[in-house]
Amino acid sequence: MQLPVSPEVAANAVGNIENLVTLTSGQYTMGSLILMVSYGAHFAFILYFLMTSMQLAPRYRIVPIMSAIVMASAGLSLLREFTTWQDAYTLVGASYVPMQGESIFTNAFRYGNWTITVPILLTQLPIAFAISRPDLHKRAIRMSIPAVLMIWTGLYGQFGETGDFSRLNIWGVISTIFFVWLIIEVRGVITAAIANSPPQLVNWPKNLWYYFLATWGLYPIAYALPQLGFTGDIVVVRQLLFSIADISTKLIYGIILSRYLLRRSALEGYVPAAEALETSPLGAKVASQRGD
Ligand code: RET
Repeated sequence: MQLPVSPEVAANAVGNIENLVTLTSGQYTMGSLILMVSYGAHFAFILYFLMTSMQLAPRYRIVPIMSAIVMASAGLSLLREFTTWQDAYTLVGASYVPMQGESIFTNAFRYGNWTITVPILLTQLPIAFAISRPDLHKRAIRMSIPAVLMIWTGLYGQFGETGDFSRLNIWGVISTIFFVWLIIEVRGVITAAIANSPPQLVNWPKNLWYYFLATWGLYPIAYALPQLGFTGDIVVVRQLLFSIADISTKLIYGIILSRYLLRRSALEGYVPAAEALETSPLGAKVASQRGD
């Protein structure tokens, strides 16, 4: 068949390697399953975060509420990834062939969605660690600027993955420079958090730092993966990596912050939080004597 445009232009037009690779039915089903589990988990946890906010001291309730917003936003984006995945392939014989027609699969929606979710996730940190207000605003902005630059340079670069690897790598490096800047800003918040956490809870910000590095670090791996080959396994493994990263950096991260804040609320004298944590028979008796 004669292409109306050069192969390079055609390769760029399909955007992501998902549109270049024929999948076995097992790989296609795995892709659907990974995306379905991801959006299902995000939507379900809206409820968890809204309910859990009620156990916290009022000044901390905004933190799980922000997690609920992130869950809704990411859930919608991942639902869209799922439906696009379903539309992008057609069954030919026993294989799922990308149609490269009007409905092509794209990971670019993810990057668009991060523009919203990442600044929210970062702003949760100084609020949860009770950094006082003018400093909190300053730190939120100082983290969000490199974060958005990291995402947009990565968004531009990822279109190179279908063949233009120098575009993928050059913009990948530029994006990584912003990531390093972001990591430095996050470290500043963690250091402040260690300094003002109650002594019993000081391990939480310390451990969260390593958790942050390990989970946010999965995204550049997913970005670089297409260079290992255009195969069905790479396509599926990449979606799996994105999903593990999504569930870790948004959902589990939100649970960690909420559990930290439950303890902190209790230590700061908020009785419903203390009761929620209390497991001893005496504690239960005291709680019931209070009549609630
Ligand atoms: C990109 C491009 C390649 C280089 C680097 C990247 C980093 C991406 C990160 C994304 C984090 C996203 C989160 C989303 C939650 O909703 C852009 C892939 C370093 C760290 C936490």
